[in-house]
Amino acid sequence: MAFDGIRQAAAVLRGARRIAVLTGAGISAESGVPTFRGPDGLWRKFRAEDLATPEAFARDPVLVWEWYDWRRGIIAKVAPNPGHVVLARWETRFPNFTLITQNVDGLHALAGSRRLLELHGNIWKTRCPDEGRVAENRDVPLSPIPPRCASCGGLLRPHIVWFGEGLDQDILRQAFAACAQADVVLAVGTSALVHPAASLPLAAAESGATVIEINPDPTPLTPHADISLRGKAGEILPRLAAALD
Ligand code: BV8
Repeated sequence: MAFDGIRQAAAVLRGARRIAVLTGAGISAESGVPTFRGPDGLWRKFRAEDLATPEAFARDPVLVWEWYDWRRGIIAKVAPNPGHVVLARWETRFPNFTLITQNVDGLHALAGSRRLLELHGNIWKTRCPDEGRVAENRDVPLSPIPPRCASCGGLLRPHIVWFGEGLDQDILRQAFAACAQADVVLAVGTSALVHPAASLPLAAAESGATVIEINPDPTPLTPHADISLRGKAGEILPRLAAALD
């Protein structure tokens, strides 16, 4: 990673007042959480798009819950990495800082981030589809599978946004507002393929924000980024933080 990219990004961040960050599965990769489109993104013979849908859950709730139980088992054993820690620290370092994540692993909160918008929900939460009640469930392994609602006995679902489902409109509105007002947007560890999340950095660029991408690989966002830092989030973010101080 050319040092001048880090210096350039640090100069932009130093002068920024309002910062929005969008993270994807890549920021949790160095913690050991499989990404969706990486080599370990597969589970048995399924793809995320096959299982993270209301249709898959209606067809086979046990299979879908087994997939989430497998992921919860992995996530329960991992810790936030230096990339998560830097973003948690920046929440107080900058006057106006919003962290928006597509991840459901809860690692940003574990690293100390509080001003956090979880666009796609959280793997440690269940929701009763009939009552709408959301509850935390940290049982590893889950038992029984599928879990049932204590009050109505109905089948609980993960409190997660599946493909084909709308996002929480209030959370999405806050995310677009943060990006529209931002001086700088960082896109960290996202393949920029999943919408509407992938539109957030583009909306920021349209409002005049400087876009910085941190990713080992190019993505559809790269042509719209002012600065592309090619590398791992757990390595680049600490170097960027050091260049700021
Ligand atoms: C919706 C929860 C409509 C599940 C997830 C255009 C507009 C709107 C919608 C669509 C559209 N085109 C298609 C759609 C439909 C769909 C979609 O976007 N499909 C994609 C596949 C084309 N979108 C939806 O269905 C959304 N809903 O629009 O509904 C609607 C509206 C109103 C009312 C009713 C309906 C819902 C999308 C949410 C889906 N749920 N997550 C779960 O987790 O179980 S998304 C899921 O995939 C993940 O949460 C994650 O967000 C996403 C994967 O993206 P990434 O996070 O970017 O991860 P990925 O593995 O792809 O990439 C990792 C990146 O990290 C790579 O670039 C890699 O290079 C990099 N990396 C690797 N290591 C590192 C690293 N970077 C840094 N450091 C490293 N060490």
